[in-house]
Amino acid sequence: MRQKLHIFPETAGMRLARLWRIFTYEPNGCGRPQMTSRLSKDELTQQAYALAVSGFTILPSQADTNLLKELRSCADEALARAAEVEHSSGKLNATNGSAYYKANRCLYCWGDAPLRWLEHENTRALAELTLGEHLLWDMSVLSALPTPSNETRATTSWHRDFNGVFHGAAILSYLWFFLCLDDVTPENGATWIVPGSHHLGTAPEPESCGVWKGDELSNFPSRMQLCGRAGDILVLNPVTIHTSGRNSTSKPRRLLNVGLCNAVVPPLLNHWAIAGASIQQRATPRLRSLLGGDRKQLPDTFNALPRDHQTAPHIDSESEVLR
Ligand SMILES: O=C(O)CCC(=O)C(=O)O
Repeated sequence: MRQKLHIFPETAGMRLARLWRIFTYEPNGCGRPQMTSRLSKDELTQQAYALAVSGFTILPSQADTNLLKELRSCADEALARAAEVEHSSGKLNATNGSAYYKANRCLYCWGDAPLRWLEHENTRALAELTLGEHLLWDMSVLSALPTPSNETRATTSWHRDFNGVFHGAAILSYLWFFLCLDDVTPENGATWIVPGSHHLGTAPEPESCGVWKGDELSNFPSRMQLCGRAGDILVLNPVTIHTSGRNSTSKPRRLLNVGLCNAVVPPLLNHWAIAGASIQQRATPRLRSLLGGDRKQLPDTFNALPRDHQTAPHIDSESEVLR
């Protein structure tokens, strides 16, 4: 005898949950993969393709619990120092933020764990495949803080980090590798992106409101949120339109960004000089090439480094001779 099939009509709640899943990307949602070791050549090619067509991809399970613990502790110290600097002198150099969004730069100065993280093999391999020869643009911590529901300036607002000639460029110039230090969810402010917006489009682009001015999510109907577990890397082409999300939980949402740039464009700072002698002396060839050598024309210090950190300021040999 045939069994009677019961088909339940979809309720409004079920429909909402289904639509929410469409706009919320979580890789491997049904069962977490093991900690990933080296990505194979085929896997790297698939990730590079995802980046090329969508402007983002996700590498699940890249950092283990112990490393995450160490990185969180370094990130929190760096954020505490940033708060101190803001309190005393008002602003971090080359860094914007708001009452509910805080950051600090040059994270490689904050301990061994960030230095080890700079050598992460899958980051190197994907960067080599997509950017080719590359440098560290900056290594930063990005913290979306719990925000009251009536606050309008809750997020970075929609933006591209690089525009103009970079928008739609065939050659990739920048790539952000956001390591999730916490589980990143729609509730705690997962980054919103507009997939594919790094391509040069023909349709009129909605006006963005400008950074820290409040954002209108509905301006971009194809937006989606990059969700991940602590230890995943969210890889973003920063030419893609994106904004941090609103954190409506009671804990900060922290990302550790290894921002890389193509070697033909300048990094944000002279990282080699900022790293100072103690890091320079033990730098591996990979770290040495990422930190980019002494770039005289770039700032050789930063105003929210660890208190006892010694940089190696650039010495102009000609002016030394004249003295
Ligand atoms: O913190 C985020 O979710 C976004 C970060 C961001 O907008 C950026 O680094 O340009």
